[in-house]
Amino acid sequence: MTTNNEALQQWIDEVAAITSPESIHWCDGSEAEYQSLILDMLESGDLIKLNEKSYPNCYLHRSDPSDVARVEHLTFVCTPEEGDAGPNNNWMPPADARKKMDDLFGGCMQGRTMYVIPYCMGPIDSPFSRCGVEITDSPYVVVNMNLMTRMGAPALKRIEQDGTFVRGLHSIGSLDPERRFIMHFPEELLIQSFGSGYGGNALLGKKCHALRIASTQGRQEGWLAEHMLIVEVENPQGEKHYLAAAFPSACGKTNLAMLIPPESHKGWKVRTLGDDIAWLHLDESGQLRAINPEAGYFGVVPGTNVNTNRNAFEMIQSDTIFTNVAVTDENEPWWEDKNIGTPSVDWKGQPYNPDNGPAAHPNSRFTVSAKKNPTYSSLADDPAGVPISAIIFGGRRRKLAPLVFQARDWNHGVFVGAGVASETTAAASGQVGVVRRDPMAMKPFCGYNFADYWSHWLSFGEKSNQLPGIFHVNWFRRDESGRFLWPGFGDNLRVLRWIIDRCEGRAEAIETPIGFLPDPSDIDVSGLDMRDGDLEELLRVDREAWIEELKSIGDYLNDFGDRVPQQLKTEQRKISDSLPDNYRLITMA
Ligand code: GTP
Ligand code: SPV
Ligand code: MN
Repeated sequence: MTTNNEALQQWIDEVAAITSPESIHWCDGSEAEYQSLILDMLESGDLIKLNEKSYPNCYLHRSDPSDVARVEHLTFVCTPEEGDAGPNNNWMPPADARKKMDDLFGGCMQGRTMYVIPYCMGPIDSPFSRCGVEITDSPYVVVNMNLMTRMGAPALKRIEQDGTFVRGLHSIGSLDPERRFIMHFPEELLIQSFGSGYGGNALLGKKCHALRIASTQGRQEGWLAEHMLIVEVENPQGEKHYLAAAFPSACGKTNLAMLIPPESHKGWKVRTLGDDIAWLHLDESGQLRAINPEAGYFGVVPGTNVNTNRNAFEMIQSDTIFTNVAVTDENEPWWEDKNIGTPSVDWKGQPYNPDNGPAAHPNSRFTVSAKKNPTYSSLADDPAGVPISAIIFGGRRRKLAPLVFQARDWNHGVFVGAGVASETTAAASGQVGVVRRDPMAMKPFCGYNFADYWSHWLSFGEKSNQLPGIFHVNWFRRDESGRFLWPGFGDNLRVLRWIIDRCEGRAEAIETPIGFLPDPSDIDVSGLDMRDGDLEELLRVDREAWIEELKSIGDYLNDFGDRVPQQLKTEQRKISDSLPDNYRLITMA
């Protein structure tokens, strides 16, 4: 393969001159190429073949133990003005960052193959899709990109037609955490990542391109790039709704996108459009539509079993790359809460010993093509995307946030999104279980100043009068003993039903200062054995605690200074002022 796109050819030549690879391999995205790279990696030890009978075409990759998650402290947005990156990002002047990275990349591919991966985020023929080229020295990245994106010859053709693409340069370097950086240059549509071979740090189409760079493009061009799943819910009468939900990393997007209706919900169908990223745009009629830029899943493995997510469990039974799971004596992959088999070798390759911690890394992941999902919706390939009925924000919070509430209107919904908080998870390096603000689940992924991002969100309210309803959910409330109050997983459909009914104007709600809540009788709990009082507790608004929460959100917004849109401050004041008021019952919306 070669290209007639001069900018692309020139960049490849430049990169080769700096990194000095032994050879250059243009990726065509074919099955033959995939299998041949797998063979190379089996030989080099980068991959281990898993049990061929029970897990056909499945492989295990063990990353460096220092390189198992996203590294937010080493991720930078390099805009000319520091204020444009905002307090939500680490910032470095572009020239300094380029110099630092050129030094690291110097000669780093000596003796190695340099892979050139043209890829398309979104259906090849969609006007909303955007292309990129990743250059990497990691064959593991190539096979993951093969599963996660539409890559190879068709993408290159589109790049040559469009004439524009995002450049992503990646090298695993020596995997030294002291020499690890993930740099973004939004003005130049450029990403440079060095020193990590793990997921979002290395598969540059995903978070680096489809969220950080795309969010800045979306702001300029009038659309949104969001950390959202897209799911279709069909009721027994055949009525379909599409929901987009933003939850922070490892907070339930993959699970909700692949939801299996509970026994009591015969005739309901749920189909997956996407599990991690959504690009949202208004069509001519003012309807918000979404495409999933990805073509595969990079999902959390631990906790996946026949009860929590049978679809995912079956999907990863073949044609899957596992990263950092344990293995059994039968050479099958193993992880915590798999509920089948016993681990003999842990994720680091050591004999399993419970004293050393979990057998599988808590952020171990599967990579698999979306087509393998038993509930895959072919609408994921529709160039026009799907119409969104509701936007759902959520977080992982033991306390405070009720099971579900609805924002009064768009501006309030943007405020609810901006105020999202969640306990940190193993998806990012650092402490786990600490509540932090994670607006719209985009804290690690927004490529520009959050204050400007909220203004961009608010601007949609002026462009359309038929925007989706905005909701907030929390599947993770617990009682004093640590027990989850809500069964979660498939039973989350019960909450989605209320959300859809609200959008259709056929469900009642109680108006409270924080938004509209269902009465406990509005949530169908048939077939559930919940303890008395649990649902009431899940739907209670603790006024004292919310007064504190509103103060804390106000302080957080103030951290962003004068750029924070006035509308958000108004929402904050309105809610704070009305928290001491009494509830009113309203009927319908
Ligand atoms: P990223 O891929 O990191 O963006 O995460 P994600 O939001 O797709 O998270 P995922 O669906 O993989 O969920 C991760 C963890 O949350 C797993 O341990 C799940 O078992 C757990 N989880 C998901 N849904 C629920 C739920 O409804 N209730 C409870 N209690 N746990 C859940
Ligand atoms: C996340 O952390 O939100 C992920 C995994 O989806 S990674 O792509 O590695 O960021
Ligand atoms: Mn994610």
